[in-house]
Amino acid sequence: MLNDFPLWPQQASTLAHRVDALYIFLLIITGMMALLVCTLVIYFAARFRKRAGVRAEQIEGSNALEITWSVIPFCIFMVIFAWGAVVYFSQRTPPADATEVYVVAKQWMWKVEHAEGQREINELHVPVGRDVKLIMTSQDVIHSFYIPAFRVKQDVLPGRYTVEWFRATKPGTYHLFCAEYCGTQHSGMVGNIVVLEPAQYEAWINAGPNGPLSDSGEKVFAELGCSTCHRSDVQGRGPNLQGVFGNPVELEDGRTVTADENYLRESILDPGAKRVKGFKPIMPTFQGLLTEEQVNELVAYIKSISSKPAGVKTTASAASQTQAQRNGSQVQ
Ligand code: HEC
Ligand SMILES: [Cu+2]
Repeated sequence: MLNDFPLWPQQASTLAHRVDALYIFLLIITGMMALLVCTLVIYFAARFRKRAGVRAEQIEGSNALEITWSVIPFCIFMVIFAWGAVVYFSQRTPPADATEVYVVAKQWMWKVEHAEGQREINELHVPVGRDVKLIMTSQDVIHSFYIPAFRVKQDVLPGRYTVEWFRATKPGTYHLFCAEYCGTQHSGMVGNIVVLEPAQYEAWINAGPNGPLSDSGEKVFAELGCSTCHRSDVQGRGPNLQGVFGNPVELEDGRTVTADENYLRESILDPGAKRVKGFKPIMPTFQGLLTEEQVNELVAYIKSISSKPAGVKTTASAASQTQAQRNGSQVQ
């Protein structure tokens, strides 16, 4: 029904109808309130108009009335809050086994790198019915990755990763917009999201000339000499990076952080920011020496050597064991 309503974008993701339902609820509540206020204004204007011999009477407060008009809106707002929070958290939390796609924004285009190796510009091919996680960064100013038909929008910032996810429900081509004013040709920073049937998608994703992103990352890792310090056979001058991703890392300053994509990124571009416990501050910064694409490749590579068998969740003890091994073998 909504799809025939021209003011509404298509609903093409699992999130779309949930966002719309909340939005329609807000429209109905605010519409009813507006109607109530208008009706009362007109009714009171007529009912209490100035008439000969009738004088207005001053009323001083009414507890019943004030409690009613406080409690009812409070309950309505709590419903909006709880409902909104549920939708928000599912929109913000990518499922663990989602297909990963790296997005680099720049004035004024979207560059896309699939984990499988396919690359594209201002287009994003995704399979229908599968969760897709976008790991996004900007090479210059703030942009925003907006797919109206999926009801997802996320700012894309320079210097860090932000994440967006969706599961497309209908094959087709949908608009992609930049939704954050980013300079003269901002309005031209548009593209297509192409949702394919699984078989078509498999054919498309395997047709590219490039190997997996993690393979490109492995090459960069060797070329830049990362592998001279980060070794996997013996413990080098830097920590063994196998098993680092997704696990807690103990830092020199006593904190423990989880090694997510942003942690890896920061470790490469600003090694001093979070120094791993037990290691000397000898890692040079690679800020300015790498393109955003190369950083993505390195991150994809480090993730690939950390990945656990699908479905196996790291328990806290297994994680700290990995950590202990990584630290323990460092003792010199
Ligand atoms: C001169 C030796 C050296 C080189 C070269 C080097 N690193 Fe490091 N790296 C270290 C040391 C030492 C640490 C631990 C101390 C710290 O966090 O700064 C580290 C930490 C890291 C961490 C955090 C690891 C963890 O266990 O939490 C990552 C990720 C990393 N390096 C990636 C890289 C990448 C990618 C390159 C190449 C672009 C690279 N390093 C080049 C020495 C090096
Ligand atoms: Cu933009």
